[in-house]
Amino acid sequence: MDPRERSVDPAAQEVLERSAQLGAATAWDRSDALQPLCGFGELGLCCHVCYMGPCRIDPFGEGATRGVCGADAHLIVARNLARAVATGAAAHSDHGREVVEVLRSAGESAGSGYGIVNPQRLRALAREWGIPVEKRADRELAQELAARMAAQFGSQEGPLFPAGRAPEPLRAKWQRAGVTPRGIDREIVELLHRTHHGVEADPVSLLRSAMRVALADGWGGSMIATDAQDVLFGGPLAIRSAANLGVLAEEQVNILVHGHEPILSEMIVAACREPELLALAREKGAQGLNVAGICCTANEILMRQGMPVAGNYLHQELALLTGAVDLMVVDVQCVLPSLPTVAACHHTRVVSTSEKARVPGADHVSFDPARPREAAREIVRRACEAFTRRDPARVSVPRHRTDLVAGFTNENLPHYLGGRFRAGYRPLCDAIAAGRVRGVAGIVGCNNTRFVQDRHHLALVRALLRKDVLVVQTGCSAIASAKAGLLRPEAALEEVGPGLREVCEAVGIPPVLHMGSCVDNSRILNVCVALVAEGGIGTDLCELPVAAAAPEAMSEKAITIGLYAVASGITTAFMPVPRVAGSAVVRRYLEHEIEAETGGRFIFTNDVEEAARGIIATLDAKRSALKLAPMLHEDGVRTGDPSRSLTAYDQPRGLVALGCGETQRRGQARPPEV
Ligand code: NFS
Repeated sequence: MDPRERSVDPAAQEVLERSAQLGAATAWDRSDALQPLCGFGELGLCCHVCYMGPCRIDPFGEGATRGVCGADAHLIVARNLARAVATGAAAHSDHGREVVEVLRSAGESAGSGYGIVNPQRLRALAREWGIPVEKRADRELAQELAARMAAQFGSQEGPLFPAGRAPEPLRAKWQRAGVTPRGIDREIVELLHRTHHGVEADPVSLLRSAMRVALADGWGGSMIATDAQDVLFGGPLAIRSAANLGVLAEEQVNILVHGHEPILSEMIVAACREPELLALAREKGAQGLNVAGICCTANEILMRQGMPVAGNYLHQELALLTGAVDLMVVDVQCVLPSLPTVAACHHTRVVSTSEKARVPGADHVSFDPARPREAAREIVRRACEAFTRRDPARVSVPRHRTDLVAGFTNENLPHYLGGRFRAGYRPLCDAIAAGRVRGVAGIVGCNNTRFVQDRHHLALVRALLRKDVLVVQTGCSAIASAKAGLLRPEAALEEVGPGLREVCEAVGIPPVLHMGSCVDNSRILNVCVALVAEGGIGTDLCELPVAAAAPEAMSEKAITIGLYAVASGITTAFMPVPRVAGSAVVRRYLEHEIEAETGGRFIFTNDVEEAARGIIATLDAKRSALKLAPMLHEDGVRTGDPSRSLTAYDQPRGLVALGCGETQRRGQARPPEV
C-alpha cells in the first residue's frame, strides 16, 4: 500500500516506507488484513447482549427482522450506541475521579508529591461551589473542593453541580426532555441497566438516557477533570512548542509519554528536570533528557509545560519504529495493545503504569499517586538504561517538525481578545455580529485507519477557515493541525478568509486555537457559556453561530463527546458514520428530531466536504435567525443545504461486504433508503 494512501503526514509516510523493511505491522496493516469488515457490525445490526445470540438483523428485509428475544433493528442499534456512550463517559469520568483524588491528597498532606500550582483558580472554583474562602488555607480549600467534586460521582440526586454553568434556557430544555444529569456513576449504571436484555425496549427513550450520560460526562466528569487539573498543574497560557516525529532528539534520551492523565505525565516532566537524572543521562552518553507526548497527554504537557508533541493517535507505533525512542510510558486510554510488539523491532521499552491498564509484553511500574516522584524517577532511570542499548545505525528520525502555539482556554481567551484592561469576549461577539467572523467551530477527536490519517481534519479546518470560521481544537485533531503548521499563527493566517484575518490580526490571536485534550472539550462548552453571557449573538448555546465536528472519530469517548455537544445545542458533524445506519428510527432521531429537544443535531457522514457544507449552513442558519449582519466578505460560494436528505451513506475505505462469513452476494452493505 502506498503510504500516501495511509497518511497525509510526510513524517508518517517516511516511517511507513520503513516499516515494511523492519517487518513491523502497524494499525494500517492490521486494518487491511481484516477486510472486508463486518457489514452487520458496521450498520449496528449485530446484537450480543444475551447468550441466545449473537443475532443479526438483515438490513435488506430479506432475512431475520428481529433477534431471538424480539428486539428489532432500532432497539439493537440504539442499545449498541448507548453502550458505547456509557463506556466513553466512564473513561472520561474515571479520569476525572483520579484527578479529584489527587487534589484531595494534595490538600491533605504537604508531602503528597503534588501541590496547588494555581491557587487563584482554586479560590475561584471554591467560590463557585459555595465554599467559604476567607481566611482559609489553600490546602483546606482543596480538600473541601475535592470532596464536593467527588460527591458528584456518587450523587443519587440531580442536577449535577457543574451543569449549573449551562444557561437557563438550556437547563430548561434538559428538564423538559428528562435528560438533566444526576450523579455521574448513577447515570452510567442506569444506562447499562437499561441496555441489559429485556429492559428498555424503546430506542428513543434509550437514546435520551444515553444523552443524560453524555451530559454527565461533558458537564460533569470531563469538566471536573479539567478544573481540578488546572488547580493542580496550572491554568494554561498560550505557549510555543513543536510537533511531529522530528521532535525526537537523536543525541538525547527520548521518553515518550502516551495516554491521558497528567498526574503521570507532569511527574515525568518534573523528574526529567532533576539534576541527578540529567547527570545520569549524560553518564550514559546522552546529551540530555527529551520528553515528548503522544495523544491527549501530549496536549496536557504541551499546554502547561511547552513539551513537544511527537504525534497523534496513529503516530504511536510510528514513533517506536524510528528506533530513537528509548522508553514509552503509558497510562490509560487510546494505548494500542500492539505497542510492545512494535517496540521489539528496536531497543525501545514500553512501560505501563496503571493498575487499570496492564499491557502484556510491557514492563510495569506501578504509578502510585501517593508516591509519584519515585515512580517517575524509576521510569526515567529505565529510559537512561535503555539508551545504552540504542543502535544509532538503526535510528531514522523523519526531519519533520513544525512550530506551533497552543494553550488557549476559556479563562485566558478574554485576555488575548481584549487585552489586559478590556479583557472579555466582546471583540469576538462584535466580530461575529458584524459579519467578519461567521462563527466558531470546535473540531476535535481522533485518527481512524478508515480515513487517510489527518486528511479529514485538515480539509475541514481549511474549508472553514476560508469561510471566516474561527476554529477551536482539542485532542488528536489539534495535533493534526499542529503537524500541518496550522497552529503557527502567521502561516494559518495565509489560509483564512479576509474577515477572520482582519480580526485575528487586530486582536492578535491565531485563527486556529488549540484548547487542550479531549476532557478539555469542556473548555469549549465554557467558551459557549461565556459567549451567551457576553450577549448579542444568542441567548442559548443552540442560538450561537457555533458548530462542532469529529472528522476522524475512532473511540467510544468520541461518540459520547458528540452526543453531549448535540445535547447542549451544538450541531455536530461526526465521521465516520457511527454504527447507526441500520436503523431509520435512530438516524431520524439523532440527525433531525433531537433538534426540537436540544437545539442541536448530528450530521453523520463519511464525506468531509458534506460536513463542511453542513457546518457552514448551520452557522448561516443561526446567523439569519439572529438577524446578524450579512457576511462582509461573502465570496458567493453556495454553502449547502442545512436539511440534508436521509440517503444511504458513502462508505469509508474498507467496507465492501457484509462480512461475518456472508458473501458479497447482495453487493455493498448499504443501509436502506429512509
Ligand atoms: Ni480523544 Fe485522547 Fe486521540 Fe481520540 Fe484518543 S487520544 S481523549 S479518544 S485518539 S482524540
